[in-house]
Amino acid sequence: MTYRLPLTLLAGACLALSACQRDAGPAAAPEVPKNETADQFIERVNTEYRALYPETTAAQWLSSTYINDDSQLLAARGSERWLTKLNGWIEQSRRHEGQRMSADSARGLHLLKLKTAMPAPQDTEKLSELTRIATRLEGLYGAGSYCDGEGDRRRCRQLGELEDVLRSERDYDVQLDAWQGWHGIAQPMRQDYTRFVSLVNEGARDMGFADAGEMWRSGYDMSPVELSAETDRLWTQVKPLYDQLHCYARARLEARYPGQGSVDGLLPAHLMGNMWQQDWSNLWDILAPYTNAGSLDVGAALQRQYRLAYERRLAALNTLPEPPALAEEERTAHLATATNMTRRAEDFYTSLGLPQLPDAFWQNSQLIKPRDRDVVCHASAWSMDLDDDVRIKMCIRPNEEDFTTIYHELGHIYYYLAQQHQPPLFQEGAHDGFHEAIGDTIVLAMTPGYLASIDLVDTPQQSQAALINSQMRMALAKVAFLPFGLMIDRWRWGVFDGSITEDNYNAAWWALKARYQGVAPVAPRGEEFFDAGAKYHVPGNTPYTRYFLAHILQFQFYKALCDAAGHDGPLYDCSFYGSEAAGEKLWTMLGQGASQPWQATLQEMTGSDRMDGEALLEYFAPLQDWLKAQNEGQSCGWSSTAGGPGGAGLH
Ligand code: X8Z
Ligand code: ZN
Repeated sequence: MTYRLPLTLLAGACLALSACQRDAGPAAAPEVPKNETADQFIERVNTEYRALYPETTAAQWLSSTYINDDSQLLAARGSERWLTKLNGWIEQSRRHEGQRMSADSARGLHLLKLKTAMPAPQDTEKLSELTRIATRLEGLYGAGSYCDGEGDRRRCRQLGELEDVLRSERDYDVQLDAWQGWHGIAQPMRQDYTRFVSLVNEGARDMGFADAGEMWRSGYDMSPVELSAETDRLWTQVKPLYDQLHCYARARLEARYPGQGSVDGLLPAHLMGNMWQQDWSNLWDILAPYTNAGSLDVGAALQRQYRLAYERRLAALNTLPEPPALAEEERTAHLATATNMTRRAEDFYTSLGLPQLPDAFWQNSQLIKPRDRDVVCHASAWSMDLDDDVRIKMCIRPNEEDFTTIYHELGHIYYYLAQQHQPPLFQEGAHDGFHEAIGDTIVLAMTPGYLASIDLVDTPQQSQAALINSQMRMALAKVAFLPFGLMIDRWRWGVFDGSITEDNYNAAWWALKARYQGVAPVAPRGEEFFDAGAKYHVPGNTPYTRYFLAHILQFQFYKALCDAAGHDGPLYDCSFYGSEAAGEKLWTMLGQGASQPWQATLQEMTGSDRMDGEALLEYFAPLQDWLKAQNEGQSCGWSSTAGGPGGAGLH
């Protein structure tokens, strides 16, 4: 497969659109040409967009990788310029409504209003206030730290260390302490968030939407009401599988923590191996269906690789160095492991015939957490200049979750690279769920066979037990996620439309957690807390429905790429690693960007224009049968008004 090399300036977009796409100042606004046609207008917007983009993302990158007052000031100013510019374009676009124009210009005009997830008020004071609040919220999350102990025993831990506790510790109280400690960091965000909601709602109304939630739901080539109904339909399709997994996990937890493994039938929030209960993979020691059916412990293999790299460095030194030099050796080994993990992920993409990552990627990405400053560790993928300066920002540690997250992030990067020929307004996912689904589609192709081929697991056994183990491994990541993928924006849609009020933020949060995920806190979480703020995407203002849709779509994409690769056999058995035919199909889809309604892009890719949970259910059919048999005789399910002290009902 060959790739057209870009002849002109290339495209891309920082993934955290809300965070990256901020505005250029009023002073930068050029005169609006007289008698400009709609086509000329869109052409001008694309040109100005391209010109303004790099300084906006540069300020944003600095404030995310170097959190301090100065970088935040610059990021807020950059954002202010960007949003002012965007508001100006939207205002100017009104004069072209109803005029004759090309189909592409009409689509560009439509997409323009949806370019930010942070609609800003026209009022310049308020716009400026909004950008300061948004920058502060993201900084508060990035610098969040839980301190405990007194005097010499005082210690402060950031999210990564607290996640490690949930990943590896099985002591009930130690996990509870880490979970509560992290959630405490969000308390100071509540007031800012309340103001933030009021400002983005004003911005959305200025653009003609009822509120910011309606604006978010308008980005799907269907009405906001239809989109909402689509998510309900998809959830209804896959919920029976989640219910079975929930029932199974609860029984195992109850056996592991007698008398404490559930709360009125709900899963205790701090015992799920993950801060937000969105991925249960870390509970493998408790939830593995079969021992002795071959190990799938990717995390242990990565840890071994890291230790080996470290020991090699020490061995080369002959003497044991002083602590500062030792820390430097540790860091070098850490970076080498993270780089290897990233090279491994790149190799999957290049095996499909996709291009190598540009040099700038390796020069500019942040792969591990710097030792000397606060950064936003939440993984993201950036296009800095609508050209080859693409980057990821992560704090990679040698564990399975971070390993698959790299594959996820590279999905975004390859989307950027494939769209470089599109005008900036079309440089988006077909919809945002497409963008989130690409890397995850590759993750589905990381079968035990693939993992063995890269020495992360032993040669896989061929048995029913091994199959169920491998299905469970995927389900703990992909199926456990589904209701979480929905509930976050159910909460935000409610906050934006006013049906959830400030005095009810936390109660509504836990009511939705109970209803969708069937999880609950074990001690009261009153309104003095702001638990939504402990999840990156809330202070980071990244819409979340995209991830729910991605978790449906990725199975459709996977099936389509398996077909393209000529896979014959059950869906779950397919890895399209090394298939250029699959790569060609993927690259073509990525190259479309948002140039046409997503339904057309999906049709070209899968033969259907509808999102559908059927491929997911087909993939997990063996596991679903197995779970049903395991749960036989159990009384599965939960009452969404249950949930103990924290779980008020939401009807
Ligand atoms: O935020 C992410 C990516 C960046 S787009 C790391 N994800 C969601 C999350 O972490 O909550 C990927 C899966 C869901
Ligand atoms: Zn992503």
